[in-house]
Amino acid sequence: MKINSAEFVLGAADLRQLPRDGMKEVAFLGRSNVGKSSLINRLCGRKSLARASTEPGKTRELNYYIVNHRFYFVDLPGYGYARVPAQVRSSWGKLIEQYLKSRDHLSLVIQLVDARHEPSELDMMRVGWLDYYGIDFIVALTKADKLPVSKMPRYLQDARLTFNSYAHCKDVIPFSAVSGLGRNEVLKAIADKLCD
Ligand SMILES: Nc1nc2c(ncn2[C@@H]2O[C@H](COP(=O)(O)OP(=O)(O)OP(=O)(O)O)[C@@H](O)[C@H]2O)c(=O)[nH]1
Ligand SMILES: [Mg+2]
Repeated sequence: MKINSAEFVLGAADLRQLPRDGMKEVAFLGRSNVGKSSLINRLCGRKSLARASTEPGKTRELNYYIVNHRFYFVDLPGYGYARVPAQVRSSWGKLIEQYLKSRDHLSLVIQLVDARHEPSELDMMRVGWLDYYGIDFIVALTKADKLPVSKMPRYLQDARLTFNSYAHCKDVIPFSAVSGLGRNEVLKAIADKLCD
């Protein structure tokens, strides 16, 4: 699949603000700072479409991007950022769960997990939701460029063991927003689902 155009449409802090045009959606889910915005930018071949920053917790709304005038990318708020008050974190968690549970046109979720670390409890909880709500997902192992090449096969094998036990996990793909590793595989997984 080729991405020819991508534009920011809206940021929603409330599910009532989401588009109602029935276009399919691909959502990006992961802890704060894991690389969601950078992955979206890399997929779209744009440097600063989705705001990437060194300050975790920046993405606080569901940010909608229209791609090829045909479907949406949804950059979800990052979870697990400790410096945000517990009450606010909990309301973002609820917003994400409500979104996953109720969004009929959600075709695929890209769950991001840092390639260098074990998935956190929160990551596993989100993956549990995806499986429970019957949403197909792929796992992108982000910042793979920071992992020594020699360690990659072992890390990938461990991650596959962890995630492939979920019926709705369709693939586990090492990804780097720096080198572009995994970009074609992620785009292919998206195209396959959108053509379903
Ligand atoms: N080396 C390397 N750095 C990355 C990669 N992806 C993201 N980063 C860096 O990690 C930091 C966070 O990236 P973002 O894309 O803003 O992360 P996010 O998940 O959107 O964060 P929030 O919006 O705060 O939830 C930035 O400094 C990025 O430059 C990658 O593949 N490799
Ligand atoms: Mg972001």
